[in-house]
Amino acid sequence: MDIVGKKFKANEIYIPEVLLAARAMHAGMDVLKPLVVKIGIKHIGKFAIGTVRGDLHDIGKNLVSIMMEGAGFEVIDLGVNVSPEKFVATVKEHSPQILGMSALLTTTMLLMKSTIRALERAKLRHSVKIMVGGAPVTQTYADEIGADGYADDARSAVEKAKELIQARI
Ligand code: B12
Repeated sequence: MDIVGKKFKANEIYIPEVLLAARAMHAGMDVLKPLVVKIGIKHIGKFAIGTVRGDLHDIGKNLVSIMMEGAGFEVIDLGVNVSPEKFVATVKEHSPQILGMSALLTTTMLLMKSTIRALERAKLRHSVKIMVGGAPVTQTYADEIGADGYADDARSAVEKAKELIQARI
């Protein structure tokens, strides 16, 4: 997936090939997971991700999830149409080091801000790093709403997540 990510970024392969590779990786992971658990390989961190409320686009989110899993993160995928309350409850229950939010609509990206405010109200904002992404999201928007990280593709998302984890240590 690392090589696939590089080729995707360089426009050498496209979404169908990435999804095919991802499906193959998932099949491989199903075989390897029990063995990995048995020999006790440690995850590098916990990453929760969801597409924000009102938004049903999940292709990009799924790519990010898969690449994170491939990079050694334990991934909690909340699916699509995730409310700020659900993001807050997930942080409370699972204490991920990083929370990722995806949005593909200019109308739903506003929910990222609402979620960050909800985490602040729940006094959980400082317990988790927040990453945002999706086609309409930019670094400027991420800064504006107080997110900790932004990436414009799945491979850069992994790099950013590793950086944020390092910064916490
Ligand atoms: C596929 C698609 C759909 C599919 C979604 C299927 C699915 N299961 O996801 C369907 C048909 C359901 C759909 C529906 C709609 N869609 Co649509 N859709 C698209 C389309 C063609 C591709 C999106 C996509 O999957 N891109 C590929 C992925 C890989 O890219 P990505 O999501 O950007 O993700 C990458 C990065 O952004 C980043 N990333 C993504 N998430 C995250 C999260 C984090 C934390 C990080 C760090 C990084 C990151 O990494 C990813 C991988 O590299 C886009 C057009 C486009 N070219 O973007 C329109 C588009 C997003 N849709 C659009 C619209 C308007 C709609 C509808 C409202 C249409 C309608 N009238 O019903 C509905 C909304 C439904 C809803 N409530 O969500 C508009 C949005 C316009 C806007 N400015 O808001 C677009 C831009 C099309 C257009 N040009 O008008 N859509």
